[in-house]
Amino acid sequence: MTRAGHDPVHAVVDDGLRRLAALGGDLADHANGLGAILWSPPRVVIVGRLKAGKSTLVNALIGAPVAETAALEATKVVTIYQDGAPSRAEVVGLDGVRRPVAVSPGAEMALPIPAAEVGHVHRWLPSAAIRDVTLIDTPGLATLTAPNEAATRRALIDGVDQTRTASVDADAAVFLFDATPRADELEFLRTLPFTPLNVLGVLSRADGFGEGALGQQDPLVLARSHAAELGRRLARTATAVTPISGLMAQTAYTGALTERDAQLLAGLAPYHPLDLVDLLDSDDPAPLTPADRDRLLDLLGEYGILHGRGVARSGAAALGAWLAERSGVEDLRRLMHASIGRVAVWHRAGRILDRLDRLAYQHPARDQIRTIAHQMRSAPALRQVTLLEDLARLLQVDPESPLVDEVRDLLAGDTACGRLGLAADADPALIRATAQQRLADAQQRAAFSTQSAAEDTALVTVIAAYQDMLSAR
Ligand SMILES: Nc1nc2c(ncn2[C@@H]2O[C@H](COP(=O)(O)OP(=O)(O)O)[C@@H](O)[C@H]2O)c(=O)[nH]1
Ligand SMILES: [Mg+2]
Repeated sequence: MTRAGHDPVHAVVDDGLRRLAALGGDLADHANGLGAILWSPPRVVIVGRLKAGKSTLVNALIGAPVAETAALEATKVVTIYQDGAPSRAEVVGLDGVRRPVAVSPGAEMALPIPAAEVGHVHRWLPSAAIRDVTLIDTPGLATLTAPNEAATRRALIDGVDQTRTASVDADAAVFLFDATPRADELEFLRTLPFTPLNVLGVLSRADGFGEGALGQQDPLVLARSHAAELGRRLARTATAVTPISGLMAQTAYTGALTERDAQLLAGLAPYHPLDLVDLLDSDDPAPLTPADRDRLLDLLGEYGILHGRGVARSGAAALGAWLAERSGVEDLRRLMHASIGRVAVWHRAGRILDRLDRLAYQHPARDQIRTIAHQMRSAPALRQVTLLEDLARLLQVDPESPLVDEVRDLLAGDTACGRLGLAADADPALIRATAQQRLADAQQRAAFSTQSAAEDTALVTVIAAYQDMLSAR
């Protein structure tokens, strides 16, 4: 994810906000507020059922054990993790009031108000891993825990007036599930203001997939092929599905492993797998003490113990590197930055334009504000931003429209070839002819067909997108 000033989307929005500020009065403050959104990293929210492994994954991505996986109160609230110093936290109430709370390493954070009255917790900590993307942990979705679900919904769905203070303004989502997502989870995702392009699916707890550590097939290998299959099946929900063992990643990246752990594990190398599993289950797990056994299970899980014994002979660093490599977290990081990351930047720009529209609605300088917003939207650099808004609207009201695929293709490609669905080395004449043909089709549909309002709006942007291509060459 880039925060670079040279990014054309940022440049256009920044320029518009400068013109807004130049109108003077309270508009300078509004411009500053919107500029703060523009220049802060995109926000990626982690959603999924209770116990899906969300907080474990957040710890792994941050590289520090900050997200609670055990303390009950803290697992009930939405928490924003943002790079910043000093390390601190504020509890933001549903009433919008921010209350600083003490954070100390290892200690459970005490909430100053009941969890049900918390909008979210905002946690800053210095971490390069979250410099370019802010992570949001959620309590999860589960019919068993209605208050958790309510908290998650409240924070993610930018409602009106009173509930807006509770919104965390997410730009993309990582959706965690094990095995297969359930209908209610997919339904929830559809209520978020996202498109499949800003949702990444994660098959979690991959180390226990299928028959688990002792199964005939390696669960991580099985999980990889299952994730690929799910990626195809969930194409209308997520941009891709990638498998991960959050537990292995957390242990690898939070510096939890000691040389002693590696030695204890290496000592288990001679055991037959079945005997080893019996030993892990037993009241007297000699040569391990019960406490050491519990520690190894907490750090590594059954899979890590069974398959990490050999590499543990080379020490804790080697074991950590093996865990990191097997966990799948690097693939996830890559997808988060490259794939949903670029869409998150567009989503963020769209949110700023949306706020500008709302501001124009209430402000005496409405005409000038509208002009600025219109000029921003018309800039070719912001075409993807408008296309993304069009796609979101189509998916909400008209998901079967043929424009869904067309808009999605236009968003997916980085070049004209990609956007037109042509091979990367397509002949320039073919590119031009294809763009011309699509433009003519779109113009004809706009002029003659009867269609929904969402389609009408999308067609205007689609036509402009083809015109951009034709005038760029
Ligand atoms: N074996 C295994 N256990 C995991 C994995 N991820 C999380 N867990 C365990 O599952 C439990 C719930 O994890 P947590 O991250 O708190 O889930 P959340 O409710 O979605 O935040 C914890 O005991 C974790 O140690 C994983 O990848 N593999
Ligand atoms: Mg959690």
